[in-house]
Amino acid sequence: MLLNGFSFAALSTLVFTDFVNAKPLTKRGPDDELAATALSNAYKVLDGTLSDGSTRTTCSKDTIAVRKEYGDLTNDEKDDYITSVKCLMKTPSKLSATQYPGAKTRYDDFVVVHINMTMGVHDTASFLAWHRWYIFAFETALRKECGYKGYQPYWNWGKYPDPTISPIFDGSEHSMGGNGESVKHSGYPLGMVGIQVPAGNGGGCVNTGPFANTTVNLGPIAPSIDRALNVPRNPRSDGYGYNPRCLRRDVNKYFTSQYIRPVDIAKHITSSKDITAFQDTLQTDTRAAFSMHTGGHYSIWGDPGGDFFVSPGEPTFWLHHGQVDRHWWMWQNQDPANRVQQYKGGTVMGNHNSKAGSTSDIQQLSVVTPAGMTGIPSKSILSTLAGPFCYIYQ
Ligand SMILES: *[C@@H]1O[C@H](CO)[C@@H](O)[C@H](O)[C@H]1NC(C)=O
Ligand SMILES: *[C@@H]1O[C@H](CO)[C@@H](O)[C@H](O)[C@H]1NC(C)=O
Ligand SMILES: [Cu+2]
Repeated sequence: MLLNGFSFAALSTLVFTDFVNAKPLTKRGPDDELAATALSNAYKVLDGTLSDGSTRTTCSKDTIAVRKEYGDLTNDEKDDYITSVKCLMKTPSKLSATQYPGAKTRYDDFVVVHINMTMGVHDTASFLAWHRWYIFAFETALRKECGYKGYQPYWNWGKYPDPTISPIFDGSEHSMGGNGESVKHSGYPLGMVGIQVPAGNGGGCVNTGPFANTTVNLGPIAPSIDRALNVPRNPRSDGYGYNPRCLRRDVNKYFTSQYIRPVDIAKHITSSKDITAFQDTLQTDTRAAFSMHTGGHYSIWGDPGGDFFVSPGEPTFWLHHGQVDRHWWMWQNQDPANRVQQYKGGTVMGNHNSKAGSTSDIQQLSVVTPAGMTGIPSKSILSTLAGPFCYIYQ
């Protein structure tokens, strides 16, 4: 039985979902049903009728932050987000100009921290937790240093079969800037399997929407667009030198049309039985399919969006990784009692036999650590309802 494409199995959560979303239930996919289940379970954890294994904190229904999909924000909310990201791009850096000459702004401080930690926070036990902590730090900086009133929005990959015409990338005044200018360029072998991906219709500088003419200062370190486009090299081999250049994008539908569709998102959640399977398949490309983490990054592509180290320099990085975090949250909250505390894997990228990650490992954010929150261990950042966090995804 179908109701506006909304399947019978999800009817049990209908009343609850309706209350939370307060919007028409149209065009729902299998991933939306999983999100509704996750939300319902998160509320049970808050009620105390279900445990996610965390020590209870002050987080409650009255204090909970609600993170929303970018397209679901009002124009005023989008503008508030855009203004505060641009504010961070104007606020002076707190890093040493000798050690990190390319770090000119607080926004750049986030990029430096990611570059510095790349090898320890991808393909490791900490991948999901560290990025959760990192995004929270960004959200906190927007709120505390730039007066942002909202919370970190996310980009639901499955919602836009063609991201170039999505509210995120359509280049309108409430978007995160348009695609790069259309320039002739070739594709590039991408992902860890090096599959040749065709070039999109952008490739040039972003010159429409609020992020038109954005200057990128750090990197590149691992550039991934056609070399003929001549992205200037960084003056330092570590990528921390000052290298001002335009923000480039090659937003494309190659990935959204085949690897990160609603059906792929749902299947990945329902077929991953434990955190090892979940995080490995989330990040590992195979000949048959690009992973979701890769797919989101290279749907934006460009410079520095397609650079494994410098990608946070692309202002929509936070929307993509917001969705990665939401994806984990959805998986965790299908079964909070058994899944929220799962933490497994090594500590060095590319080496699953490296020293095992432990929930007592302290997660570092250096100069972008939220005030008063130094020394947070992994175990405190596994639940979005405990430790420093108190948020849900709607
Ligand atoms: C870079 O990493 C080192 C070692 O992990 C750490 O001590 C340092 O604080 C980090 N610096 C920044 C700016 O992230
Ligand atoms: C961006 O730069 C181009 C060329 O330098 C200029 O023509 C255009 O007006 C600028 N756009 C904005 C929004 O500043
Ligand atoms: Cu990362």
